[in-house]
Amino acid sequence: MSTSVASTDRHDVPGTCHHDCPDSCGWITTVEHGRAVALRGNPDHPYSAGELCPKVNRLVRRVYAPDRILTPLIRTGPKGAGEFGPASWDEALSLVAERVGAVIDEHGGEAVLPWNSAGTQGLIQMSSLDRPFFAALGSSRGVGSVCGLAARSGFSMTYGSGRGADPSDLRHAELVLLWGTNTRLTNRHLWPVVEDARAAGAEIVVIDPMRTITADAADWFIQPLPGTDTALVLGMLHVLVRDGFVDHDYVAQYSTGFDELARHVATWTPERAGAACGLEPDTIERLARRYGEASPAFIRTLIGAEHHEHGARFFRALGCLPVVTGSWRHLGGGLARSVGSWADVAVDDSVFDAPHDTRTFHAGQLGRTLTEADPAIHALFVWCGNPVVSHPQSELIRRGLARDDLFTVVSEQFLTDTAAYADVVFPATTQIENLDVIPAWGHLYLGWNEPAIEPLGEAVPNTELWRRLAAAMHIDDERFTWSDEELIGAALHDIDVEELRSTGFVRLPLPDPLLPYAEGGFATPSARAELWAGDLDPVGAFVPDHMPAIEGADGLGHGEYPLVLLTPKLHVRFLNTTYSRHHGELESGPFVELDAVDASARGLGDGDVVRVYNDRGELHLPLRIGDRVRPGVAIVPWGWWGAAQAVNALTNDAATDCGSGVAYLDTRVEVAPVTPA
Ligand SMILES: Nc1nc2c(c(=O)[nH]1)N[C@H]1C(S)=C(S)[C@@H](COP(=O)(O)OP(=O)(O)OC[C@H]3O[C@@H](n4cnc5c(=O)[nH]c(N)nc54)[C@H](O)[C@@H]3O)O[C@H]1N2
Ligand SMILES: Nc1nc2c(c(=O)[nH]1)N[C@H]1C(S)=C(S)[C@@H](COP(=O)(O)OP(=O)(O)OC[C@H]3O[C@@H](n4cnc5c(=O)[nH]c(N)nc54)[C@H](O)[C@@H]3O)O[C@H]1N2
Ligand code: SF4
Ligand SMILES: [Mo]
Repeated sequence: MSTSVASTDRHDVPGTCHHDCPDSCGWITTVEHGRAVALRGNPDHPYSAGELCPKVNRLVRRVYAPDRILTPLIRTGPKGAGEFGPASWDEALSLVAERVGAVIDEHGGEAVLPWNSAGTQGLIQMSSLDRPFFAALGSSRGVGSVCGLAARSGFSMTYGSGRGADPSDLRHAELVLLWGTNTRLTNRHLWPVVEDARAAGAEIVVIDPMRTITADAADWFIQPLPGTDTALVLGMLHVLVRDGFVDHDYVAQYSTGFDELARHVATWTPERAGAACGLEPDTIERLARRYGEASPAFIRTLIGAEHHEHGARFFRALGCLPVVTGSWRHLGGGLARSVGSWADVAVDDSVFDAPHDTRTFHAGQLGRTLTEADPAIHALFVWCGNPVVSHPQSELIRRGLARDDLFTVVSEQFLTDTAAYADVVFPATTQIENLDVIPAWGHLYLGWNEPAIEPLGEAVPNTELWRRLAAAMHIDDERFTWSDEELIGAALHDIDVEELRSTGFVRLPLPDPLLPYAEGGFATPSARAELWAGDLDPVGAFVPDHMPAIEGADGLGHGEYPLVLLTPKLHVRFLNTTYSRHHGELESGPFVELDAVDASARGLGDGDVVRVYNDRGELHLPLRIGDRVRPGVAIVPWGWWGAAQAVNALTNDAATDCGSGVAYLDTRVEVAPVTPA
């Protein structure tokens, strides 16, 4: 296998998928005369085993799509109109240096805001040299995220860190709970492992307020109302304690607070829990007994259940289950979420940090930040994200971006709905054009990504963008002189980089198998799992005084907006908003789905174009009457951009109970006929 970039013959180059997806598949790009002609899964990759997905199978077309941005662009029309003229790098860099310099002179560094998401989750292209760059400007800082932080902080309250089991170890389980995760869609390379477990006799249970394709493939589907799972966990704990499923030895050695927890859950009978989450008490009894009896039982979760106002507390409570039953003792027991934090054993990205102690804003609340920050933000840099489509309160984000007194710089591959608001757009490379290392969050292999082709046009990797911007703004830091290889080398430790580069992947230096808490060793100060402790807000955690989806959430009147709106990833061919412009015709387009009871109560028929609305906005969408949600719950899938209306116009941007994360699934709407004009 050759790894050279410039070659005229046909050769294969190993790489790793960069998308914000747990699978981080290994791939091989075939290059002919300098042009990528095929991309297929690397059959040697231990996790993805030669398969990619319906999104990335079309990646090469996206790389060469005629609408790729290949030069810097300077805005010529009104903000948002997407009218730009091509510019040279020198012109664009000078304009940014002049305008951002003027903002800093007039308003100070904190009038500048960097904003990124995980368009690539690569070690150096997602975030590295941006840190010394923005630190030198003294910019404000974005903290928080719409993805993963609420789950992590909830687990950390119980375990002291977000670390859990290797998801692939569920193959050893006798019972698998897929809790708030749509494995077959969002984590597809784990599904064969689930099927292996089932073939060996395991029962597969899905717990989700929506009937997903994963629920359809389960042995047992449990459908609580959205945002009520903490009550379900408390009801399960009640049964486990009452019926003697507690591993008292494990609990005594490795946890604190069991007695207080047991006293508390004594009041959470299956009847009380069932009333809160809309389930029969028998369902909770049976689920808890199955969980207590199975040896071992494995919980797999990702981020689906975190987008509620009590999202972190749910994960904090969920973490108690495998401690109470001692399921952490066994291979195939315990609980898996993102395994991203295990990458710390080989990756130290703090080498890119720079002292930067300025005001912070929640990155999940960009609309509020751009419209309410005081003093205001006057210069914004966006890379690796499309917040006008992907982030809640998207109309507020548009309003912020449309401000005349805001100068916006976007680095992108395509003219997204967000890039359309930029003053200057810089052209970004795709994964087959840049070097990177990918720390995965769904398995324990680190991936290497060798560039397969030269960058198209004048596109540059993000690292090179920061180098050029630093030079244009006269910012000195030794790290701007480092090559991409040197940046990677500085951040990796305890791993054979040559082996990683030649094979394309290497397992993190961790015990195999990984049994993280078989003998305690939690990362809390006491080294014990904290089932109940004063500094963990246990009352808030275990007495959800209101179930957000049912009452009190979203700050919108429940009489006026009686439906809970779920806005899930239903799209097989999109990765968040990526690919929707190019593969959108292959998906059906946005729609709203209701249960027949809710549709007929409103006089609505299948196929009618209806209004879906709340105080934040209004969409007109075709109605589907279906059986995926219960009465009281509506679905509008998301991800389309361009001409399509974005459902995040309606969603709630309140932070979750850990201060980070966003409760975008605690959104209330009404659905009604379109009234003739
Ligand atoms: N095809 C495809 N794959 C993807 C993505 C994509 O866009 N397309 N996106 C990637 C990204 S960025 C991420 S973070 C992962 C996310 O992976 P997942 O967490 O698996 O995906 P989500 O669809 O966000 O949420 C999973 C499920 O949580 C359910 N849910 C919502 N509220 C609740 C609740 O209160 N309780 C319970 N029990 N369940 C609830 C939803 O109905 C949904 O079916 O997927 C990744 N993979
Ligand atoms: N309603 C609703 N909203 C959601 C979700 C949901 O389930 N429902 N899911 C949420 C989740 S889990 C997430 S993670 C977010 C994702 O939100 P975003 O990260 O904003 O969504 P993406 O579509 O992944 O946008 C990534 C962009 O980065 C660009 N990009 C890719 N690689 C590079 C690169 O190397 N350099 C540069 N400069 N740009 C690059 C791509 O072209 C793409 O436009 O959305 C969230 N929003
Ligand atoms: S998007 Fe996910 S499933 Fe598809 S190739 Fe990338 S890592 Fe694999
Ligand atoms: Mo995500």
